Amino acid sequence: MNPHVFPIPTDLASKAHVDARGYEEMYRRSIDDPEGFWREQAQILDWSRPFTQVKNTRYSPEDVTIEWFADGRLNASYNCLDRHAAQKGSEPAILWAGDTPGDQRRVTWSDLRQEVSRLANTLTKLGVKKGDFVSVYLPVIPEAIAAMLACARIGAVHSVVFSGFSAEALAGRIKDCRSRVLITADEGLRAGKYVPLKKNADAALESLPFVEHVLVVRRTSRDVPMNPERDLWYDGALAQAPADCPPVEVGAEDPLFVLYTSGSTGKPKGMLHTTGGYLVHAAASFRAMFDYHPGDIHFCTADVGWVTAHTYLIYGPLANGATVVLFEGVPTWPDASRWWQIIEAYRVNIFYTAPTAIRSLMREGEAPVRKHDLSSLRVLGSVGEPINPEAWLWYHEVVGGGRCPITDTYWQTETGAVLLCPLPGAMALKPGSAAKPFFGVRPALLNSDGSAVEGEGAGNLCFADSWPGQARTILGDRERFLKTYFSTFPGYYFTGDGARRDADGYYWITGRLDDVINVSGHRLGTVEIEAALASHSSVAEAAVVGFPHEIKGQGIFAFVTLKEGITESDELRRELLQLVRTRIGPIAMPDRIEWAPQLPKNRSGKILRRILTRIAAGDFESHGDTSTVADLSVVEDIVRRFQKQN
Ligand code: 6R9
Repeated sequence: MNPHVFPIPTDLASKAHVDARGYEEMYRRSIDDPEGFWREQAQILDWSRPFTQVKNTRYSPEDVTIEWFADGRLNASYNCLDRHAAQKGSEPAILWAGDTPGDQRRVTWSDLRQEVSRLANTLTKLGVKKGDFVSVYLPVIPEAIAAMLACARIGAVHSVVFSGFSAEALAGRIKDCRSRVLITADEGLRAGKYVPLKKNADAALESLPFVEHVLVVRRTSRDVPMNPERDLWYDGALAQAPADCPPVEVGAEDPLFVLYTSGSTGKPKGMLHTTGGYLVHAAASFRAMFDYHPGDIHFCTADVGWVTAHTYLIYGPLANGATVVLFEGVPTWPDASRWWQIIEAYRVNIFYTAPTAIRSLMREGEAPVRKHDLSSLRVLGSVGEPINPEAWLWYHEVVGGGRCPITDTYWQTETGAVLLCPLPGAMALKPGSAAKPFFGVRPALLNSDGSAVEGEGAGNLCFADSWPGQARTILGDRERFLKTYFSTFPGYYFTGDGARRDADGYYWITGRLDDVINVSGHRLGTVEIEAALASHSSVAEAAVVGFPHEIKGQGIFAFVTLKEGITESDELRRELLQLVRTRIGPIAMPDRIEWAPQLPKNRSGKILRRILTRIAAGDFESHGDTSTVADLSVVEDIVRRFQKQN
């Protein structure tokens, strides 16, 4: 037996929704008869008006059309709440663990239904109507879930902005979708530190007079300024709102949410997701990829500001009636056993996290894990970036006790839900591989000339047909949507990632091929960071690249050219870091800033990031193909400066 392949656990397989034969059969059927397959899968939801059409999708260069279940009607909050509240109202929907150990809340299905209804009524009273956008800037607290479901209840479209983003980043995202209502909190609390959310929101709104109302959740209850004309306390408003709010029926192709993600050029892209297809894909894939069974407790560590939380902490699990653990804090505070303590306390069965966190916890050794009884765990998951085999093996052995399969799930904000992953009862595992396509998903590896790689080999990871959870457009910019995803390889959706397929048909993601870097599982556009650096009055220009980082996967390396007469200094370095922090947020702060008298460019003046990428990785010898470099001495100069320091 190949020591690098982990066989399917037989006891798990015997009870699993999908076993090995089942996968082969279902996958084939999903490709041969996608209409029939997805019609069946869609029964996981309650439709207020059943659909007659399943799929209307085309990726042809003249016509990109993505529609699923188009004439069906439903309500997402009904599917995630009412139908479960009716059956098990007093059981928990959310088990919340606060930043401070011991600070916890148990929210039942009935509680959540009531809170969502009151909030939905409050939003309606504030003038929010079907199709309106509502921005949400909240920490990881039950109110964040309530806010999303309350929007869905009245057909409004939520735009959750990660609470670690700065005022400026928040402002850009509110401006783009023009929401007139913002839901935020007085402050957040992370690792014992206060995060000034209301203060950031106030700063963001200075330039956005069209925002009429701000609902403020009391999280820390410390003093924050309130603007009586605009701001309302969330608790006060909800107390006055009726506890019943009938869900508004919407069309399957009506929008459910927008979520911003960094692209390879400037401005973040607002990926627009619709209701029916997204919820079918989220619910069906959640059930299959974690082999969810009723009664399972599911813990996804993602922040509500990312797509992972939208799909596999909120919509997918709640549509299945799963109880979710919601954790506000960080895994290493007050100590490195925080997650393991939560898993033990709540008897968590399914645990879903990112490789970067595993790597940082690995550093703390096995003791914090071994202190806790993790025998309730049955399935583990990984998401956000390729997981290195060392981290995989540690996760499998130390956290999963060698018995829990790890599902390495490959997908994107744009894809809405999973595209590649092993199903725990159906596939042997190879550490670092996202295994095989999910049902209905048709991966293709393409050479740069557009020809397909057959069998074993590597190429640009593309998909030949649509899947229900796919984003329908970039809000307000269909041209950019078509250009980014459908123009590089006509007839295909292009992910921006590279991948390899092995002899067993397993896929291995090799990383981004564009100017996007993946830092701790968060996507950041290098161009955005460069723009922030270049906005400093002393900076002539800047180039940002990723470099291998032990914990974060990729770190951020900035090469900065100063204006004539400006002296290099540590003080200036600090100013630049601060600038990135205020323009984007702490996650975008470079790990290293180095001064470069000039940046290597091609003859048309485009910065050659691939050369800088090699230098940043400590490779001073091979610069790759340098035939396009306008002035090679620029490269030699940077290398000389580096060798002196390193
Ligand atoms: C869900 C999410 C998407 C990008 C994607 C790829 C990387 C995600 C991965 C993975 C290797 C996995 N990525 N999952 N790479 N293995 N299992 O992370 O969405 O934030 O939009 O990032 O993340 O590069 O293109 P998002």
